Amino acid sequence: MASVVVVGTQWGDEGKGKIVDLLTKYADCIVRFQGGNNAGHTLVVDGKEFIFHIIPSGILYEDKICMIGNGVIIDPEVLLEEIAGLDAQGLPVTPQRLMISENAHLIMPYHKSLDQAREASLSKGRKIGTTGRGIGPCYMDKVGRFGIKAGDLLDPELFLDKLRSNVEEKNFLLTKKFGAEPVSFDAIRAQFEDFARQLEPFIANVSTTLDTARREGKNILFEGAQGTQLDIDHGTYPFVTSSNTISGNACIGAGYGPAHIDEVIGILKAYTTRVGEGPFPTELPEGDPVGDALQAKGREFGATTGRRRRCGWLDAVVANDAVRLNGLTGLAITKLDVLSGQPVLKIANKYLVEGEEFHCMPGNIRKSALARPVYEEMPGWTEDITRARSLEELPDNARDYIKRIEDITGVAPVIVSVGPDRDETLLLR
Ligand code: 2SA
Ligand code: GDP
Ligand code: MG
Repeated sequence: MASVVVVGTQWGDEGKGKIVDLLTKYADCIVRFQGGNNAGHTLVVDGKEFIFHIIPSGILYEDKICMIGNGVIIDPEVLLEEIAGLDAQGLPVTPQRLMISENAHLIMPYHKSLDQAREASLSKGRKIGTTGRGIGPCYMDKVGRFGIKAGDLLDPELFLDKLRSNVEEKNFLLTKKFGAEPVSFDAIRAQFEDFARQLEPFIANVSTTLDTARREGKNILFEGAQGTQLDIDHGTYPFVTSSNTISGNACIGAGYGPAHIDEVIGILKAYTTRVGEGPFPTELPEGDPVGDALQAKGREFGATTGRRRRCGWLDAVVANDAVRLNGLTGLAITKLDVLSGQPVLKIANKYLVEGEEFHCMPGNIRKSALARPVYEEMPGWTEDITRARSLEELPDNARDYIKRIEDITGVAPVIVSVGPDRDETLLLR
């Protein structure tokens, strides 16, 4: 297995949590490298559902080490809640099982207030549809060089100095620009003294630990969050998240050298979903019987916010963008079972924008919003496929659909998922 990166190829929610949990069996260390608790990664084990927002999806295996890399942003309250939730289920999260990079930035209460206040202030058409978890404002502070890092929790003088200047600046913005409530320096100080006490044992140098693990021949699994089209540089900007979601960031966001990455697995949902605002060329509007069926059967609701996910046909333009941007070496095709019962399946091969052909997502947001997909059609299947465990057990048309994806992308499927449970999986390699 060596060093493997798992990324979402679409707009997130492809089933990364399930696939990472599966691959964890072969890994020693599981590392999150970007995003924060905007992520919602769902795992189902023996019918029991777990949703992780910040802890890597490998945490259910007791003998593995989970790491939160420097590229992640951490809301300490959410992280501690997640640790307590696992504890309550008899899965104690000890510092031997979870490490937090000292260089990961902290999501502070004012980041959440600013995220929500800014979204509320935007007019329709300009709203991003953020999760409201403080992601954009936290990364803004990181890049602006006034962020507070997890390691700062261990240095009260430095922490309070940074907190004081940030609260002053953010309260100006919150009250004067957005007419929102200010935050209280004293309340944050008290709250974060408690967080520091609880998190101190987990804070470490993730990069050096990973380097040692690699030299010892350990297998390392990097767990991406969100998806390729939500990447801050390569996605449908500005309708994106505030981090690089593509595989290259696994190295930056964990402190790991690119030459040590062996494989990049892209998770591709057998159809497409998007939650939040922004262009979505193959979207089937609410009320469309196929779109509504995918939404209901796929239970397409945000795993963090509960929002209804927009649904549409598989988009090979998006898939091929992901192949190129991530350097995919394998595909995990998920939620194939959700397509059962659709008489005809459509795959978008290119877009037309005002008469011009596009084979990748247009960089211009006005053009990507106008993109009209050009479809090829394939016959569907009616059988329930959730019990299939090998390609031979799938109906011919389902096998042809998988083969078509391989032909279009030029990347071999290594896993096909036919249900949310760990067992509902075809391992092709
Ligand atoms: P943010 O909060 O600043 O990162 O929002 C910016 C855009 O990124 C989208 N985004 C997501 N898209 C899919 N899944 C995500 N995680 C949750 C899930 C989402 C949820 O697993 O379902 O519960 O709503 C995620 N996180 C961020 C977001 O919708 C904005 O379009
Ligand atoms: P992630 O953010 O990529 O980890 O994906 P989410 O957890 O947000 O959303 C994926 C949803 O699909 C979860 O509810 C999973 O339990 C579910 N899921 C994953 N794989 C499959 C599958 O093959 N079939 C079905 N029906 N559900 C799946
Ligand atoms: Mg999700």
